[in-house]
Formats: sequence, structure tokens, C-alpha cells
Amino acid sequence: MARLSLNEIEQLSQDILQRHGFSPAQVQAVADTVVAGQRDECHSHGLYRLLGCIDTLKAGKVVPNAKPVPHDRAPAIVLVDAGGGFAPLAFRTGLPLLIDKASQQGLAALMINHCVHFSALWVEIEQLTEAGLVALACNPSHAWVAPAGGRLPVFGTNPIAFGWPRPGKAPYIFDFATSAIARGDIELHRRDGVPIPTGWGVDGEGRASNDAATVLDKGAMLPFGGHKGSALATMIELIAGPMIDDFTSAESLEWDAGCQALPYHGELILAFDPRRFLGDRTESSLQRAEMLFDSIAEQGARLPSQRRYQARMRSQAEGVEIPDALHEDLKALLR
Ligand code: NDP
Ligand code: PYC
Repeated sequence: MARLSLNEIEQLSQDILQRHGFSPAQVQAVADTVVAGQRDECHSHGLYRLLGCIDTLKAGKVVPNAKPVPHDRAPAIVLVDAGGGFAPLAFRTGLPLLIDKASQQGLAALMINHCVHFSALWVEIEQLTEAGLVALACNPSHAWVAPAGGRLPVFGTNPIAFGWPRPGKAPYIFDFATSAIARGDIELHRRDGVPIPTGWGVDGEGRASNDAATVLDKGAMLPFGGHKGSALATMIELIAGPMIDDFTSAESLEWDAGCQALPYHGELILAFDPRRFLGDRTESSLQRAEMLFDSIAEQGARLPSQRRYQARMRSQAEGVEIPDALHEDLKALLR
């Protein structure tokens, strides 16, 4: 393993993206996102993602100097056209207006169109909880996941993330794929030559498979929680696809045309301002919510994001560790 400081991984990420011709604003937004992922030990969405970002550029499937354009679509709707660039800069572009609209209307939506998506959603959710907002985000990806009871891929890995601000504490955030696991994690198993657990995917005949390459290249991933994951994945296809006039996961994969680039579609982000919902009851209601978190934690169950927050403190103190092979692959992108 190679140990690197947070400054070193930030510099490395920026150098790679600059070297490949991304605009300064794209470099900053993408680097910040992958560094945050690595810092919080979200290995499938940390520095590893840079390999996919550069492959996607080489396949001609991302616009390296895209300048997202915001539109004030409706009193409670912000639209940002990412212009074929990566999602993080589009999110950054729409964030101030989304916050403004949520605090005026109580509830507002940001629809991002035409973005290439590679990132973990909690990075965005944290920026909304920091503004005191409750938030929900979701997006399709490529059609890699079979529905419960089927064997042919229909859904993307369709992540959904939710955040709740906690006065004086780190926010409550969950963020997961509606597949049994993110595809990035299966890719990491393939890189490491490690079998995957039963339940993550099937081979081309729909039989359970523990081989990462079989599931990735010939079979299909599976939804989490059987029909429940399938239904959530369907909802995400709808509300972050046709409802925002953007691609479903099947359409994203078709657009990819075998390039194996990162998915290209839209994203839907909803923000709720508790102060607008609750007025002078805001503080007491947020305090009541704390009783729920306490009743989870007091019995030894952990809250989602707790592992991440601990990893963040560790990384800030000691830096991060990445496999030597990944470090070499990243350095090769500088040559
Ligand atoms: P996991 O199945 O590991 O689930 C992650 C979530 O569950 C985190 O919030 C995690 O918190 C929480 N969690 C995990 N274990 C526990 C536990 N024992 N008790 C309580 N909470 C727990 O992740 P996925 O593989 O489903 O997704 C990983 C990432 O991949 C996400 O960030 C997602 O946004 C990203 N992704 C992005 C896609 C895209 O299209 N851009 C597509 C699919 C996934 P903690 O982090 O603290 O462990
Ligand atoms: O890990 O499933 C995944 C994924 C898809 C797009 C970005 N991450």
C-alpha cells in the first residue's frame, strides 16, 4: 500500500485532470469529489474513479471544458445543463439557487441534465445539510442490474442518498446503490482477484455467480432487497429520467455504444427547508429527531456515515492508503 497525505492526493488528482485538458473549474470540482471519496475511505468512489474519468475522456464521452448553464426553470425548480461534462461542477453551479429557492419556497428541486456521472452522492448531500436543509438525491446509471425475478439488465445501479442536518453534530446521511452493491465495488474485486459474495450478481444464464468478471461482462448485477430494491430502482429511473427529460439507464447504455465509458444522464436533487415547514417549532422538532438517532445508537447499532466520519478524521491526521497498483496506474496517467 502507498501512504499519501490529503494534499498529495489533491495535487495528484488535479495534475492528472489538467494533464488531460480539463478546464480549471472541471479540474477543481472533480478533484474535490474524488479526494473527498478517498478521504472518507469510500474506495469505489475515491481516486479509483480518476481511471474511469480519463477512459471516458479518451472514448470521447465527456466534454472536458463543459461550462454548466443554470436556468431558473420555475419558482421551485432549478435546471442546470451540464453540457456533457461531469456532474460535480453542474451541482456546484446550481447549488446557490437551489438553496435560495428552498429557503424561500420550503421545498425546491435541482434537475441536472446531460451530465457524466461518476461520484458518490453524499458529497452533494453534505453541502445541503451544511446549509441546514434536508436533502434527497438520486440518478440512473447504465443498465447493468436485472429486476428481481428477472435476469436481463434493465436498471442502473441507481444510487439514492438522504441527508438530515443535526444541530451541533455531523449530519445523518445514508447513500447507497439500489443494486446489492455499487458496480465500482465489483470492479475493485476484479482488480484484486477476489470473489464477490453471493447475491451481488448472476451469470448470463441467471445463475448466482461469485466471479466479478462474469457478473460485469456476461451476466447482470442484482437489486438489493429483492422486489423492494427493484421498485426503488424503477422510481429512480422515472423521477431522474423521463421526469427531468433525460436518459434512463438503458438509454445511457445505448448512447455508450460499447465504449464502457461512465454513464451519461441526469440527476434529481430535492431540498427541504425545515425552517419553512416548522417556523418557531424548528428547534424543538429537530431536537425530537435527535431522540430517534439516540434510540438507534444507544443499542449499539451504528448510524450510516458514522464509518465515513471516523475515516475522515483518520485521513486528516494520517493521510490515506491506496493499493500500490492503483498508485502506479494513477502515476501512469501523468506520463
Ligand atoms: P453500501 O452498500 O456500502 O451502503 C452505503 C451506505 O450504507 C452508507 O451510507 C454507509 O455508511 C451505510 N452503511 C453501510 N453499512 C452500514 C451498517 N452496518 N450500519 C449502518 N449503515 C451502514 O454502498 P453502495 O455500494 O450501495 O454505494 C456506495 C457508493 O456508491 C455511494 O456513495 C453511492 O452514491 C455510490 N454510487 C454512485 C453511483 C452513481 O451513479 N454515481 C451508482 C451507484 C453507487 P458508511 O459510509 O458510514 O459506511
Ligand atoms: O459504482 O455503480 C457504480 C457507479 C456508477 C456510476 C458511478 N458509480
